[in-house]
Amino acid sequence: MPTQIVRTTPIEGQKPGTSGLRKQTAVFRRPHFLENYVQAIFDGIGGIEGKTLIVGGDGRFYNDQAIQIILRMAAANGATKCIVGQGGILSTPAASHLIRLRKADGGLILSASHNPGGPDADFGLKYNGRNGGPASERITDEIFQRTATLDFFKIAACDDIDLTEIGIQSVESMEVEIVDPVADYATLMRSIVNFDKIHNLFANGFTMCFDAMHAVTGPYAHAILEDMLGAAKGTVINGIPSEDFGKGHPDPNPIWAKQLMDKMYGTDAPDFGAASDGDGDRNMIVGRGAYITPSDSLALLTAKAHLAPAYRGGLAGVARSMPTSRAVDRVADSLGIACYETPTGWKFFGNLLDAGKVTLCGEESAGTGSDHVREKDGLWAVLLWLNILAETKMSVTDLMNDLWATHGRCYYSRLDYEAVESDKATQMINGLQAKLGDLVGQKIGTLDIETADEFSYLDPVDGSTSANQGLRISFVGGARVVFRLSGTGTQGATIRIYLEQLEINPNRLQQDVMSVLQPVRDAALILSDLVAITGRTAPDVIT
Ligand code: G16
Repeated sequence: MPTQIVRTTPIEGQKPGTSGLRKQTAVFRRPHFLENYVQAIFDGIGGIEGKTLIVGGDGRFYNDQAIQIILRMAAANGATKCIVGQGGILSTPAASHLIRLRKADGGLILSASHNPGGPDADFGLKYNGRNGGPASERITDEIFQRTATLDFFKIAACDDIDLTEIGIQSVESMEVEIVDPVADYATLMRSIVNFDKIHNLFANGFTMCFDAMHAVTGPYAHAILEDMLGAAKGTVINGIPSEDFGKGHPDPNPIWAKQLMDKMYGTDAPDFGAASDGDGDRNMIVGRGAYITPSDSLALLTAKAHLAPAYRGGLAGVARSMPTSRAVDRVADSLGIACYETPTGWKFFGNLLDAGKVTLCGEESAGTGSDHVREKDGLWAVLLWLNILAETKMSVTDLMNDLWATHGRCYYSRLDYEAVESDKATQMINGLQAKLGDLVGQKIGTLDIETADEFSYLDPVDGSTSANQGLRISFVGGARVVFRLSGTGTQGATIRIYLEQLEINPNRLQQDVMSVLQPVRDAALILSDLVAITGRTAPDVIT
């Protein structure tokens, strides 16, 4: 079976964002688009001759066809071996774990995460390195540079590989091993949380609903929650991955996980609710009638992680992305451990985890994780919550009330303005950026500005700097607003505005979130002039 060297031309606009490259599926299916990007990855990481790669994805439309192309290209580029999830399925955290477990050189993960899937929706591909985490900025830049100069790609001319049978096959001289996507991940989870305790919890009548959102965590959740931990059959809903996620939006937030929210806020709600996203790295936690913000979830997990076997000895430190609320900072402070503030995107946690500086980390966008892999991990967060619920015998609501009574409550919300014309979004951010220096001391609405700056991150491990990571403005009294442009949207620009207000008065911990945040929201709109510049009078999504 000969290798073909196919002449091609560079494709514009392939700058990978915080999580690889995401585009409309139709773009990925254009002639040579995927091939060019895959070749750019292979070249950008210094070639793959003699290397072993993990390959798998979230099962969305085009997953299997793309895997066939990747395998043929890996063979033609001289890889020794590819390890592929059966049926082309691997959740992002399971892929991260496999890279580490099998000491692979890296992995290609096919997913557009929480973006919808299907021929008219989105597709994505990212490269994770040897530590199991998203490629560093240096590597993504190398890949990007390569996309601009590429004039050929290599591909083996051969039949499709059978992805359905576990076992070993070959493509030219490259070995392809098809593995069970769940087994190794389940073993890892068993080594972190107390399966016996959680099993007892369910055996004693504890009820739960896990919404897999027709996405990749279905098989993982069925196997771990129902088969191993004894949760009742039917605990997992929407548990069969489908190419278009049941025509849904596999983003675990109160808007898109409506079926779960209705259950949790209805009569006879289960004790505990959770959801995960397209590729299984995000999570949403809900108690009976109580949605928990991801920022609060990170704070709670930090406060109680020692109840799980893997964290019994305490945490080395924690990290949160800059726009994530400062709730976890307060818990870390009380534990006497460091709390790092990083730019948005999981790749910035990698160095801290590798250096042993942090054990847990998280983002406001429903990502929580620990040093067990180098990705955020939706099901892991759910299992750690279950371990804490089993050990404390408290309800989700009581746990949160207890946390707020001890550390104060960070009321929090994010406003997303989607598919804004890019030049208008840039104009808004640039306008605000230009006046940052003059803002300190000004009164905006009812709030007094205390600090205003553009976030720049100095990595404490490798000394690299990441500039332009969002505009942040703090007000006297514990309020804060952050502005940034999304790096993961596929159409126009997405403006994100993050609102936060700290409350430490024990009598004011149970207020309506949006009422508490209204003064910060008003100030954000005045400061940014968003309505006049973009013409948008309301956000598309509020979480
Ligand atoms: C969004 C979130 C980030 C997250 C990123 C990737 O980025 O705001 O916190 O790291 O998605 O997440 P995932 O891999 O689950 O898609 P952005 O740039 O759109 O704000």
